[in-house]
Amino acid sequence: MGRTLTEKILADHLVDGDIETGEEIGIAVDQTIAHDLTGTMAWLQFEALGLDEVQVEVAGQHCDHQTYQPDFKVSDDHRFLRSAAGTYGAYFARPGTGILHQVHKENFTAPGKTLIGADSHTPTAGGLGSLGIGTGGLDVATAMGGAPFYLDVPEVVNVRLEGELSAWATAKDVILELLRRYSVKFGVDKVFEYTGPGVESLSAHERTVITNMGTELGATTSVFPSDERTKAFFQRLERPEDYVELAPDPDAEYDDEIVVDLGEIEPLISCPSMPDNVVPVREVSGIAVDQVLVGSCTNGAYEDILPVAKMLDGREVAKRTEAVVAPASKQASEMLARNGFTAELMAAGVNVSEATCGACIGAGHVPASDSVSVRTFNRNFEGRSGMEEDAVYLCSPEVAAATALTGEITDPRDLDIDIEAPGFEYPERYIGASESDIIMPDEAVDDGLVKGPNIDEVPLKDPLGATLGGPALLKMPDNITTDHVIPATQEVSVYRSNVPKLSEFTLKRVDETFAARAAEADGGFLVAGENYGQGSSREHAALCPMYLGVHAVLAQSFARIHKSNLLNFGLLPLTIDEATYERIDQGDEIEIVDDAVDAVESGQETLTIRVDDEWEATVGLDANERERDLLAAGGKLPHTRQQFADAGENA
Ligand code: MIC
Ligand code: SF4
Repeated sequence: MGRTLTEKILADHLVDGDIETGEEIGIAVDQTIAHDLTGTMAWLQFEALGLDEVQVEVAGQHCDHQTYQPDFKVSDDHRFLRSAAGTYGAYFARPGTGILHQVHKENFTAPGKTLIGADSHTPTAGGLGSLGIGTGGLDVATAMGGAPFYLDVPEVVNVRLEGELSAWATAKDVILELLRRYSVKFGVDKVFEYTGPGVESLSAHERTVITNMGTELGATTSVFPSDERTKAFFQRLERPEDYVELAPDPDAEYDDEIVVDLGEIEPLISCPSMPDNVVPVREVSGIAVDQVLVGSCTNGAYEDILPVAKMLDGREVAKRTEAVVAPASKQASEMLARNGFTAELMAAGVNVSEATCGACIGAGHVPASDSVSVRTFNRNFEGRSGMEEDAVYLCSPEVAAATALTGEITDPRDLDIDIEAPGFEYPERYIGASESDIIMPDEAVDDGLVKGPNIDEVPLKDPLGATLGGPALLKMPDNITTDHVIPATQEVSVYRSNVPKLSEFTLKRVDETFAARAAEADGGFLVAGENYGQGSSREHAALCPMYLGVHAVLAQSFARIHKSNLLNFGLLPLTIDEATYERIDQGDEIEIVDDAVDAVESGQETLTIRVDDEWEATVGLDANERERDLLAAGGKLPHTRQQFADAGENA
């Protein structure tokens, strides 16, 4: 039986287990990336584990989310990250170099390599045939130290592309079409592997737009074959040696198949406030727009901004609308500037920003109250923009540019100016700042770790207790995101390296009183509906509840990365059915009837909870032996430390 491309890459890296759908395997990690919101914890954990040198081929540390350095705490984090990268052997991309996925793609992504990133959009690399998987910082820390990365073998879905995109339809619309058809939880534990004749009609860049936003489907990752178009891209990147041809076997067997006729795709837009709330742009055209933002790791590349510049060339942004272009990398900024496009954007009334994530997480360009913001980004969860009752739409750069011109949501096909779909031309070669901005390990400038006063120790949890009880501290609906648990806005993110302080913000957006109540209760439970913890990879969304004494999350289902973060920090991810969810009220006293240690260690798949001393229900614990060991030890950090100590004693 032929193999899928996913199977081939997994098999090439297999160090533990067998490749059977649903079974856990360990894979060797070639490359890692982290950024300024996740990297500080990852390096503190690397230090706490007593590791002394990065073992992977390439480890990257970026500073992209908080480039405005609004507070000394952030500047301290950046300085610490530079010192950690230099001390342990990672490359360091200075603040302003760009968003990690774009910068890594320009400089290091390579077909056939495994990339583990402390960021949920790590699958971007899949557009170039690399297997990129997002995870929590602790998994990145151990991977940097040479440990395998563990995952359940995902189902592989064949996304068969046919035909070619028509004018004004873009790669962004392809992934929006998948989100329109399916949902933000459809892709959990699945890999989307793109095949079919339509693949070769998409450029390497367009492929990375699609794989980037496969994350919004909940997917483990997405991957394209590496072919002639990939080869040409690597030549332009001046890294031809990194190219290898990769494809699934012609008779590969997939778990599922989706067919997308590219020719039928039209400009689409995701409406507030969930990425899968997608409609044709024409269905919402005419809505007045206050803000248009072009950028992000999805659509901030040179190839994304070029069409915007061409569409705005010699024209003007509508007076009622603010337009901001934030390139995803300084290389993109430099190329736009050298080729004259920045001047055209500026002349049209665009505010050209530095390369940053910035507004994507509400760090800058927070929308005004009761306003509409149209963005080329990937997430529009309510409040993520920094404005609680926001109205954020997601679309392609072309739709954003048309909207900026008219001041209302506009399908570019309806513009009443004489304009053709601009498309983009690849530059002959990519030029730019990366070389001067990236500090390679042999260029390290610091002498050891440099920690500012806000950088605290990594908190450790005690081993699992036999009796677990406490109140249902908070009852939440479906699709709670990690942005609800720990927002990434500026006032919160300055404490990413200081868990005691950060935990004060835990679930504040859902209930202002949560953190204080949890701390006081000294133990308790979270209750949630489906897809709990979707969105970002931030492990702080598990670490802070742990710090506040939460024992377990009782949810109808979990998002993949968040579930593994809960396990990594020793919190039980327990599944409940709908009837139990309906029956539990916030404030109810919950007790786990079983001896929790016995239940976890003996492999029990169900446990019993007793609520208010009145009724009982069965809850599920879907965890393998390795994960149960982590839970029993109080999480991956104490567990791994113990393993190292034991290895030392036996040596
Ligand atoms: C995001 O887009 O939400 C982030 C900020 O990039 C996160 C990372 C984090 O919060 O640390 C992600 O996507 O993983
Ligand atoms: Fe940055 Fe937004 Fe991409 Fe996250 S989704 S890495 S915040 S640009």
